[in-house]
Amino acid sequence: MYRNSQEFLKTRLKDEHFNKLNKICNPYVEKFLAEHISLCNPADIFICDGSNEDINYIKEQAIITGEEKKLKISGHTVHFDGYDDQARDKENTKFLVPKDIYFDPNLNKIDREEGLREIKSIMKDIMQGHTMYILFFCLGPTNSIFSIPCIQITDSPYVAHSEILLYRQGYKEFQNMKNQESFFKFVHSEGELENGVSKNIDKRRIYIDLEEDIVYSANTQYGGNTIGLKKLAMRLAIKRGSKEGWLTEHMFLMGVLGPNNRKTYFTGAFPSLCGKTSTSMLPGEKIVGDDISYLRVKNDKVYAVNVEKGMFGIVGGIKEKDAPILWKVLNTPNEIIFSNILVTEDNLPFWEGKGEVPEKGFNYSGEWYKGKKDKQGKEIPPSHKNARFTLSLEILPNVDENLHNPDGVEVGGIIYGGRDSDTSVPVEESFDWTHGIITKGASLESETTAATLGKVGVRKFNPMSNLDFLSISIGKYIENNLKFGEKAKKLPKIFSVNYFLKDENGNFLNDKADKSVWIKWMELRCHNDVDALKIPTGYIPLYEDLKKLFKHILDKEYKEEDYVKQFTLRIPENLARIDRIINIYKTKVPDTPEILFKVLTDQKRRLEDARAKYGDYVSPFKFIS
Ligand code: SPV
Ligand code: MN
Repeated sequence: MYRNSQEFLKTRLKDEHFNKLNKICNPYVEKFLAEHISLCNPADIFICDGSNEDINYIKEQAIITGEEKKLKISGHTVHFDGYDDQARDKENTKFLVPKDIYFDPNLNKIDREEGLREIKSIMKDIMQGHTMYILFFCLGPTNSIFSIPCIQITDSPYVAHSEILLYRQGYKEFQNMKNQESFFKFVHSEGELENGVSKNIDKRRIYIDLEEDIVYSANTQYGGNTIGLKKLAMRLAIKRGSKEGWLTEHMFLMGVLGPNNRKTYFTGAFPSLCGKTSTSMLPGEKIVGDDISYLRVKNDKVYAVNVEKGMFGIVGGIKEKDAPILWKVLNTPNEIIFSNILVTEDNLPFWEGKGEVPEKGFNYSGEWYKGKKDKQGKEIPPSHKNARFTLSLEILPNVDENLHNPDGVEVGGIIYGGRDSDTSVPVEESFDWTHGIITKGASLESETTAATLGKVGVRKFNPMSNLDFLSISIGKYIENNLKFGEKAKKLPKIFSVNYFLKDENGNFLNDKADKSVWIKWMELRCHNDVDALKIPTGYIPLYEDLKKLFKHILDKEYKEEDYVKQFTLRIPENLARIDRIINIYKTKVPDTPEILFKVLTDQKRRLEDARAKYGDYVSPFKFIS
């Protein structure tokens, strides 16, 4: 037995690494590390102090261990996750909840004692023969009220390398912090490997301990399960923000340029695969972040930061025409980790939509050839639908100058988007904060795509696109959003967008490029530079304004008939949605704030009145009084 953590650490760490810890001099850090070194029992331990030397060592290890392989273009590497380890494992991601504590039945949980026992038995000696990497990061910009220091333990140099690209180094934050316990902790092990991938997938677990701010992740490699600071930290941060009065959102953050070089910042929440990254990367605008934002009220205004500093984006569908900036970046020498793409015979990455499909190559299923089938007889695509790229935003030509600003940026507008073929108009402004939070954020639904198993086109309820990451009850979360608005005098406007609206024959009503027009219209609305038309569900653009914007931005003639098709108010679909949403909150969310029912019922009444006057499908021109 060792009398204290320090003594134990001295026996396990080489002097060089022990000294790095000594410079932090925090007993809580030492205790956490000692406990988990003792539990996981690695062969070797490497502490990364954020220096170039340490970072380069980790990158080299990723290559030496084979977790990453070099591709043809300098700086590009590829990593493969196991065949059955290609996405977030929702089923085995659970909160550890003490007995007698109320926890939203919509969220996945396990009794805390039982869960800790299980995960500790799975992780006992799990790093035997592996090197444990210990890294210090900071969520949000450093030296900021937004920032949360974090420690990541992992035995995967790929995970460590990914985090180095995605997050700001935090060793100095830890040195300045001294004696505090307020940091988040992540313990990851890929477990036993077979052909370089996690073998014991049946023992894959992601357990979240909100009591101690620790997340455990075992027997998996896929980023969404293992990169602690990404979706795992989101759960801890939602809980902390709920206590402290700020928000953790599944939102991009971008600067939109207006007249006379004015810049207005927008956050946007969209479910996966619904155009979130492509919006944040719109040509001509500036990106701060593409996935997660923290929002706080300061000086009566709303400010946001990007929690991250890199991108773990979906690579499928990236083409020169639709995503010119990413296309160029992904095809030039840059530090990029590709995951689960196809490696061609020329040692280049191939992803869905890149061009002609190669005859053969290597992918997450091993040697791949056209027509290859899995055990169930299903054809294996060359590149997985969820294949990704990881890079640091600093390499992007359109990165915003405020990426690392410790004050964050003032938010002018908030956008909610989903995949909706038949209900919402392409862009709409809410009447006010409460109306926006309730009818746009809390009512968000998205249709499933061919990328997920099961029926295509099934609507999934996903409030603020944040359902997968909530660690507090849905009702409390909605209430926090509503209350947040009461704290600021100058509130962002709230908008919805729908890039997926179709006509009665199933054809999309908009081009991908049209997003640029919607965002510019929203920017103008934030400054009341254009008027809008009031309809029962919100404010929509006037035809004349859109006509000008289409011409100016896309050099396109925007026809009146297209405007009418896109902005026709579809009353039966809107009413049906309200009924679905009310029903979900009534039957599944016992702590729903009462105001939600009132706002939705008022909207229903407005729609019914409009239907009595104009019929089921109403041209926007009917609303010009
Ligand atoms: C998402 O699915 O929303 C992602 C990728 O951003 S993951 O890290 O898997 O969550
Ligand atoms: Mn995401």
